[in-house]
Amino acid sequence: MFKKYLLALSCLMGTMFAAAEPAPKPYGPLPTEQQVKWLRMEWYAFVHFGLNTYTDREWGYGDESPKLFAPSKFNADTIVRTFKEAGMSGMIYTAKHHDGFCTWPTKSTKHNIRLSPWKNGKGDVVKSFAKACKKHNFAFGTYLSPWDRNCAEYGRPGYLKVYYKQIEELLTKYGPIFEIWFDGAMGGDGFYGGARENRNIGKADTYYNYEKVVKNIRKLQPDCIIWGAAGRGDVTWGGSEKGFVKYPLWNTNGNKWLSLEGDTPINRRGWFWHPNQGNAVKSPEHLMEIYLSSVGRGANLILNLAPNRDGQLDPADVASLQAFGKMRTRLLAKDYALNASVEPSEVRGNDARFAGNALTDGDIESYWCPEDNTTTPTAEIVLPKPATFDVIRLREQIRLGQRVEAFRVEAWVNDQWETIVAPGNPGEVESEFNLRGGKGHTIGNQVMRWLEAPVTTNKLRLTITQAKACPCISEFSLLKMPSVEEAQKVAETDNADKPLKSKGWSFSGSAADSAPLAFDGKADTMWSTSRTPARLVVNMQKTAMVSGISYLPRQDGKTQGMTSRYRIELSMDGTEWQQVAEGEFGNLRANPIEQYVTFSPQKARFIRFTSTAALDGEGSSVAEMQIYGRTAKKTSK
Ligand code: FUL
Repeated sequence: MFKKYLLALSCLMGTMFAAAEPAPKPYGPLPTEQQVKWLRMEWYAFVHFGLNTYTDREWGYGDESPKLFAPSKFNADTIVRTFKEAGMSGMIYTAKHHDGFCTWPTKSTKHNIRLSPWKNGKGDVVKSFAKACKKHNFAFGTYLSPWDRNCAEYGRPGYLKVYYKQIEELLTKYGPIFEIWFDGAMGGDGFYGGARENRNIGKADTYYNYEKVVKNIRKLQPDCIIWGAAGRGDVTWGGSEKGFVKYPLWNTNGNKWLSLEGDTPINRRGWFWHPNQGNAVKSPEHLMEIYLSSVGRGANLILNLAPNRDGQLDPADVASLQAFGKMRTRLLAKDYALNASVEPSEVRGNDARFAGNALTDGDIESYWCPEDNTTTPTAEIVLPKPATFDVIRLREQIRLGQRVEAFRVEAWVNDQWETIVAPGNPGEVESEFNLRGGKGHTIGNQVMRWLEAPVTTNKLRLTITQAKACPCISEFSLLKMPSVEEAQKVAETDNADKPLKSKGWSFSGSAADSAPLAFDGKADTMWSTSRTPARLVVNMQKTAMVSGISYLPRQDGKTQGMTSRYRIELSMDGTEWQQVAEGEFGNLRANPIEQYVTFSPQKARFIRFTSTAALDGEGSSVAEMQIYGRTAKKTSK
């Protein structure tokens, strides 16, 4: 009997182990975890704001008076909120441009904001932005021009001490910096402490000693993405200041993973604000072209909005940003291929982990993969019902390296397969904004192909026609491009995610018995624990695309136990968790109103809310909480 039991057990374990097919070996250069995270940020703001704002110049000479800097209505919070509401993921501020004026009270040079009338010389623009970003759970980065037309020592060894000090200050005094920009512009004429001459630094890599700079940054802020630094960083220039990058796009440079960033100002007049620039703003439709030609080709986009002399964003820039933001949100809101059934030509080791439905499960990490020696597999995708779409998005699992060189997409129309994305031929390059009807070359983090015209079908076929190693495709999406007017209308009728109904949910974690009180619709009852940190774990019983939460602090006039810092994690199985947000609920004592936290929508069944700090005492509480999102449709296959 016992022997029989052992036999059965070993058979079971045998099949279990046989099913665990190993993942494919990584191919070529791999991104760091920081580069993966960075690529998922997609787009963020650039903010050029300094003395040039007041002189109507793009490049200051270095002799401008700090007294010019007087932004009487500057409010970092409003600016950051504008960016966030448009759907951006962060911002990078020009802490110092080529004119050498430091907009924070640096110890490295006298040419800084202490000499400005703004806040009687007590202001710090870097700090204001860093604080506002922190408050809004928004990434913050800085641009620090290596070229300094003010410094007397520029071009000599003496400047390096100054510059290194500036890097150190920015990376140690303002919290996490997600990206630091080392502009490539270098040398030339300038004020240079009064010398007013031309200075040539020779090779930037040698003069600035970027090897040392990069090493130092890795020490100070290991998660900071480094832009430029003579190719020693993590990201490099997209190649034009119009925002597009060339396609096909390889994130590889020799044996190193190097991603691209498309950069452009929203206003045609330049990077800094200029008088009467309102009529030079790029249209929302053009911003969409820029987005598809950067993010849609596998890079990130940094879009500049420049504050004016009052310190406020130009209303025309904001209007265009908002309209484009709505278009983008609308474009990405509905994936017609989500939960479609997938019939692939081959699945690696027949293991469910690599099955075709990874393409349409809305999970960016799972991927479909054939056997090692198959580089040109196909997958048929059947939608639950016919859909009309005109943008196709594909993603590779880049943690295993970039592999795909060309792909084809066909649609079943009029009883036959019609090619809607033709595979690209080697040597063909898309540059500028030649957008619609583009071919299928590289995929990488993501590629979006905008079709010549919308297609209606319920059946598609993806064929990888060329790859350097077995392809690992994580997502296949079908999207529909809205017009500016449609996007606007939808935004007005509030297409935002709705609170999910809490009926049938179960709870665990700290003081789980009282957890239902946070979801009972009554502000006068609450989840309350005796300790902090405390965890509130919600099992929604079914999967939803979760995009945020709301939190109402206790409303009985007391502050004790009000959750003031939080962490939010999501999970599909209640075991493996992914953090999606972390931050502070500020000002609760004076104003205990409902708080909202939003993040990019993700599939989840479990939500874990951790109160990491609470006011006045040991316990934590939540009077009411709502989870925002959409319930996923039934999974078919
Ligand atoms: C360039 C600079 O010279 C421009 O002024 C601007 O800052 C742009 C982002 O980078 O290289």
